[in-house]
This record gives sequence, C-alpha cells and structure tokens, in this order.
Amino acid sequence: MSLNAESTAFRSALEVIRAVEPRVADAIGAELADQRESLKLIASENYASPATLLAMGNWFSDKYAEGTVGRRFYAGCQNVDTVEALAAEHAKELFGAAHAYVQPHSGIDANLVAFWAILADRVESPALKKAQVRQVNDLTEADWFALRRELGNQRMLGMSLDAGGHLTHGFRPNISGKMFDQRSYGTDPATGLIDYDRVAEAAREFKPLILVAGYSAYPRKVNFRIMREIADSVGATFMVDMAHFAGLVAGKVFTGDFDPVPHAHIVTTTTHKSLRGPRGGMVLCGPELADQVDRGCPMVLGGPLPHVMAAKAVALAEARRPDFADYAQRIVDNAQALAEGLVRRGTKLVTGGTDNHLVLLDVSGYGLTGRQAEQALLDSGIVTNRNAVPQDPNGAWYTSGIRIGTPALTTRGLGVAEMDATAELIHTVLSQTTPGESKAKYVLDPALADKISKQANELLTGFPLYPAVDLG
Ligand code: DSN
Repeated sequence: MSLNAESTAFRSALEVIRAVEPRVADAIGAELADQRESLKLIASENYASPATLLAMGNWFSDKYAEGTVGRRFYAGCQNVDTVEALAAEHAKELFGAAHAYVQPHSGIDANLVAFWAILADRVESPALKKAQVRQVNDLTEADWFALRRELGNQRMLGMSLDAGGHLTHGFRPNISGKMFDQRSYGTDPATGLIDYDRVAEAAREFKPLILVAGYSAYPRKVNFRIMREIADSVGATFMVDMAHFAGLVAGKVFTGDFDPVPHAHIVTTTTHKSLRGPRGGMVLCGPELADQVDRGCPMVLGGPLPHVMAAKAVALAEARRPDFADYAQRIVDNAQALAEGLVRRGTKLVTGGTDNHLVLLDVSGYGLTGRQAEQALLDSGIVTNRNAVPQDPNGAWYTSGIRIGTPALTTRGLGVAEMDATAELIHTVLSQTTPGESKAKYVLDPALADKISKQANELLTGFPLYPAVDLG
C-alpha cells in the first residue's frame, strides 16, 4: 500500500532523527500520540496543519537574516526575503493592514517591538532625535543619560491581569511592568464586563502614552472603536494585542467595531493560537510606525527565524482560504455551546457566557481552587489551565478559575453536540472532586477519573487528529 505524502514526510523525518538520537524521535512520536488522546481545551493552543509544520523543518533554520527584506546585515538572504515578504503580504491582505512585520518569535517579542516603536515615535526626546538623525556613536554620555531618563517612566494603561489582561500589558513579573509606569482598568464587578466609562475616566486621570486593549482570559468582545476614542481623547497611542482572537479577526467573525485593525495605531499577535499557525508573533501597523517596527531586529529581537517565517507564510495563506471563515465561526459556536452546557448544569461562568473562543469557569462554586480543579480534570483526560477570575481571593498561583477554549477541538472537527458532552464530563469531574488539606490538594475517586478519561477519549474517536498522518 502506498503511503500518502504527509505520512511519508513525517515517517522519513523521524527515521532520519532516530538514526542520530532515537529518544528525540520517540518523544516526537509520543507527543503526537498524547495530543491525539487528550481533550485539549487550552484556549491558547491549536493544531497547525501538516504543511505549516513541515515548512519549519528545513535549512532556513541555518540562515542569519538580521534586518528586513532587502536590507539585511548578512549576505545571501534572497530566499529569506522571499518567504518574509510572502508572509507579510498574506498578513496585510488577510487583516487589511498597511504594514506587517512577521519576525517576532513570540507574543512578548511582538509587544516589545510595538513598545519600542511607540516610544521612539512618541517620546519628545532631543537625545533620541539626535540618535536617529546621527550615528549612535555621536551621542555623548550626557545624551545617553538624558535618553534613558526621557524613555523611562512612560505611562501605560492596560487591562488588569485578574480581569483577563496579559502579563505583557504592564505587570510586574514581566519587563513591561518594570519599564513603564503602569495602571490598569478592570471589569465591572457586577457584570464582569469592561466598563468603557471607567476606562475613559482612568485614561483622563492617568494620561497614558499607551492605551492597551486585548486579553488572554476575557470571554467577551471588546469595542475597539470606543477604545480608540478614549485613546484619542487623551492623546494616547492605541495598541491592541489580538493574540487570542486573531483567528476570529482573520475569519471575519469580529468585524466593524470589534475588528482592531482599522481602529488601533498598532496591533500585535501571536500566530499559533486561534490563527492556527506556527509558534511565533507578528506586528501590524500603519505607515507612520512602520519604520520603527521594522527596526525590531536587532533593536529588540535576536536574529529572525526564517524557517518559522516560512511556516507563517503557509499558515497565513491557509487563513485566507474561504474555509477558514467557517472554522472561525465554528470556534465561537462551540464555545457558546460549551458555555450553555455548563450554565445549564449550574457552573458559574465569569460574565455568564462567551462571545469569543474562551470560557472562564469560576470553580469556587464547586468549593475548589483553580489548581485543584485543573489537576482533577487532567487526571480525567481533560487538559485545561487554571486562571485568575476578577478580584480572585486565591491569587494568580492557586486561582479560583479554569479557562477553557475551543480552537483546538474545533480544528479536530468536534461540534456543538460534542461540546454539550464535554460540559457534562467537566461538570461531573468538578462536582465529584472535594478539596484536600491545601489549596493544591484534592480528592477524586481514581475509578471515576479513569471512567471520564475513557469517555473523553471516546468523544474524540470520530475526530482523528492529523488523519492524514500515519506514523506506522
Ligand atoms: N500563555 C498564553 C496564554 O495561554 O494565554 C499567553 O501568553
């Protein structure tokens, strides 16, 4: 029997790897087996296509390419130029952006590139101007001192971590919280929703240089038109980190006021979440920030990863196909079905439901911490992650929440019927788990965990992962 192209490609790759270090080949094979068996509900994960995965395993990995297309610090970058330009072109077309920078290695990197571009564009710094018009070597010690003082302590207003914001939006464990004077806006304690009047009030009081919108655990749409009006009212640059919902923007589920690209001065994203590409980041902006953004490497980033840019070009081409819009809509349909299934069973959800790809459970209703719930679900074959809920009494480590998302299961083909069954499995585990003597310990009958694992696995049997890939 002749093998299809995907099976041949992955089998051959593993054979070549096995000849050098068999344990790596085994681990790669085991990862596929584990992913095939688990009910993956991590909101930030997905399954990239075989074409995207294969685009990463090649000699582009061997090439240094600091600089940008046509302006490299290394010779021989003509083929890197081809893939970087292709990825940028697909990104611009897909999102309707004037400029795309596809080099960031991750979401944090993309945000650092954006922060630098905004600082360089906005901060009134005679020393910075001097640095930009003359060679950096011409700056005196006094210039450098002034430059550091002028760039430091700029203000950023972003969504608070426990309301669903992201670490890189100005929080202490991340450099953004150390380099900026940061303040955050939360959500309305009664509804869990962003209160735009409160955001406007905070912006008026604080007068940030940067207003950041975007989230990793907020289950609702954000009105970017209103956020831009708030930014404009205080002269702030409006930045949106769309990492979580980029696939919903690409698939035209989020349009009009809910599409960040026409409203923000600068948009950052990862490429591996709902967008379903390779692990990496990207920045979109208008012409006024493009030059600064293109200085990302070497200003902020290490050498670009041309093999990942090749994979970004492939994944973005896939996202431009009509079936991606259908995929994006199914992500939201599934998240809403999952939320409804949980609510019907009495689970408490932050905001009571979802408009996007994620659902945030408040597991205090089950008498559990997020940590206990996460582990009990994992024992039962259901992969989620714990997450703080607004004003979380258990803090960011133990938490009171569980975040679940549907991009990955939707890629496998599961639909609303399976979401109701998933809600039943989650509710059964959580209602049968009792807290132990610490915030991390819990008691769950191993026989029940085993039974649920089998049921979770059965749920997946009609929806094989990477059906074209047979590793033998
Ligand atoms: N760690 C990602 C997430 O899970 O949301 C964001 O960086």
